[in-house]
Amino acid sequence: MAADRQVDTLMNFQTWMAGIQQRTESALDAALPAPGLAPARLHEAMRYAVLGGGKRVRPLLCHAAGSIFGVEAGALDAPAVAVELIHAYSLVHDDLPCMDDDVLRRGKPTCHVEFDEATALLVGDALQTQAFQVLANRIPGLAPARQIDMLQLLATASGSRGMAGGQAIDLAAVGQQLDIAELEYMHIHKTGALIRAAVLLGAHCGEAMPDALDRLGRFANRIGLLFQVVDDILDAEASTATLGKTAGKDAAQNKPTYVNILGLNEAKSMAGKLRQDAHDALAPFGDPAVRLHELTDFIVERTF
Ligand code: GRG
Repeated sequence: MAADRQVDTLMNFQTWMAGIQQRTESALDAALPAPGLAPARLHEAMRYAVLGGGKRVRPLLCHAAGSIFGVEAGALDAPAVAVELIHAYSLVHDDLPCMDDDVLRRGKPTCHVEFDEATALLVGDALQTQAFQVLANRIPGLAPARQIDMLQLLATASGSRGMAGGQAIDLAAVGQQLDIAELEYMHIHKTGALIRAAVLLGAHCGEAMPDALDRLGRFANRIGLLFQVVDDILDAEASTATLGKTAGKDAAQNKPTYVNILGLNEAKSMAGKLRQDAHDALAPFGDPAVRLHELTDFIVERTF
């Protein structure tokens, strides 16, 4: 393994994760308009929706993927922030009364409850454009053409052929019988597309060859689904207090989930299979992929 490609495996996963979460929090803080800047209420609501909560799984994936190619953490902050801003916007809009109509997110009142619906709508809009602004800023050491590829990647993952499209399929599926293939198609778009973008954005910051990108794409597809299967299991098994969001919501809203289609046991064995497939996809990378292996396990073992 080349010295510049070495991942600091001496640092344990918890310490690495806490470090990335901390630097992501600071980078998000810096990327958001300062508190008090006009229009102050909108900016306050944007900061409320983004800062001080969340596992930061997508930034962690972005940093972990970049670390395979020896990319310095400083060069990964911008894509990590961009993808987290898109995620935060999706949560704010998803919680609105016209969508999931939820009152609790990350252990506190949802944005439209704390502020108001119109403000929450604007928060989502503004976070989305802020994400692209952050990613369009010059990233030292990265060719502008590479940055344009990254902007296109994030746009496709977020839009009607990615996350927003998945949300449309989700809304249309309420009260419908879906089979596993249809459920998978929905989640590959709704949850998986942004998770895949997080991984590939990190890899784009390094010298990833097309075959490495393909392999990471396959890995990301597996963990995107894994993330959702585990989310469905947690929704069925965990309490609202632990999750920091309303538990049992899917069943209450008559939404198709892995748990209600497969049953709890079968959903758990599906999670086990996806976890193994994800590890297998990473195998050719060897030691430098250690953080992605650890994140795969974290996604399964998380309690919220
Ligand atoms: C409104 C365009 C639009 C899209 C919304 C992703 C999404 C689409 C909605 C979120 C609803 C949801 C509960 C999806 C299931 C998986 C998921 C994305 C959970 C939340 O992500 P975490 O667990 O959240 O990473 P934290 O709070 O840790 O960041």
